[in-house]
Amino acid sequence: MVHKMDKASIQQEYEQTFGVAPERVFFSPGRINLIGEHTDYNGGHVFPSAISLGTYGAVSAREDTTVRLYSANLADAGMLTFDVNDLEFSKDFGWGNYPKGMLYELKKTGLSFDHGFDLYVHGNLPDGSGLSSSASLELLVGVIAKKLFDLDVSQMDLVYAGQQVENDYIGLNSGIMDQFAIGMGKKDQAMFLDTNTMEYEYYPVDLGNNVVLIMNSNKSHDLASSKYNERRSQCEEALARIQTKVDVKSLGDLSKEEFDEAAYLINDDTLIRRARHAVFENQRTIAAKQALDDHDLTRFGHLISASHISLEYDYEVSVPELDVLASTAWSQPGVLGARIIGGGFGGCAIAIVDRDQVETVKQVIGDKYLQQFGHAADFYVAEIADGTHEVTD
Ligand code: GAF
Repeated sequence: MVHKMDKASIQQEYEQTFGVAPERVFFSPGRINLIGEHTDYNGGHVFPSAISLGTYGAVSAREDTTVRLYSANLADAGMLTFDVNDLEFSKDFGWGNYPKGMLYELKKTGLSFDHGFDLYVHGNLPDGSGLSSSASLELLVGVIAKKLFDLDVSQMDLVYAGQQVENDYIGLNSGIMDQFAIGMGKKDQAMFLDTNTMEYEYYPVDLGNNVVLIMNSNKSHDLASSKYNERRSQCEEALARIQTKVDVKSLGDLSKEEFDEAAYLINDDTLIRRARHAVFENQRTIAAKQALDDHDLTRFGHLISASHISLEYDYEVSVPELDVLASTAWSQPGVLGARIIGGGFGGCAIAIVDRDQVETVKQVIGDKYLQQFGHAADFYVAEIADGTHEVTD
């Protein structure tokens, strides 16, 4: 179940926690990705959108240099406190490292903070669902800092700072997709981004009578687990082997044919499969955008499902729960395609479903899932929303 939230409820929760009303309220979305998975650190394309589920933050400036943080989602952690002049990572600080890390990364670019703040955070992104609650929090704090301290930074600066938090502060070598989608999202638009050049275009999500159904396996993923970083270094190793004889900057630069001709240079079964996913998924993402340009939703759906197969067999980031969600969806009338989204190892899949058949599809997949795994999956129809912003009305 998704918890319904709005500005008034978060203001009230802040007041109950800190004893006074907050000065300002912000919202930062989560993200989905139509297609283009594990391509963003391989110089490939991604096709994500921000969604209406996300993280609210209510905040007030303080006169001293203390920062107090409270998360309704992680209430067990209690109130976390630090000083804006002491921003070093500390393992025991748990979720507080994301806000602290954001200030740390902004400070590294020469910005300074002359006072602290009280921040109350409450999100309705399901826990561990792979809809990117960490990037949502990073951008939330980035936009809050920009407004609170009147920082001369663009939204893209905050996107890059968020990625730095993951890579350098937390230690997850993620690409730019999540922070980009969350920071730059626009209502009803997907973003077709080339991570090689960082050129992008907004693209209206017009799927005719179809919706994007998010299917949450409720199997928590742990992206920070070494698996994600391992996939990234496997791709880097495969690329380095190709580069011994082929002049290429990233796997995203290769066509399927060029990859076929170069694969012998990799000379290792696992590394070939990892790199093949990166190359083919990038080409699939370009083809999927073309299919939408051509109003060929059937082809678009096939490419979505092909992405799952590649993530399951070549990239090996799926789990049985996600395979059952996707494959049950494939067998249903009214489903154009379905696949894992995000890093994998748990979390969510999406299905492109005829609006009139959503309830039946949910029922069939939900029953099968419950029967097979003994716990329920959750379903939400995605609403494509704006990126991180202050809630003013
Ligand atoms: C995670 C990462 F944070 C993204 O950068 C991206 O690599 C994604 O997994 C897989 O496409 O969400």
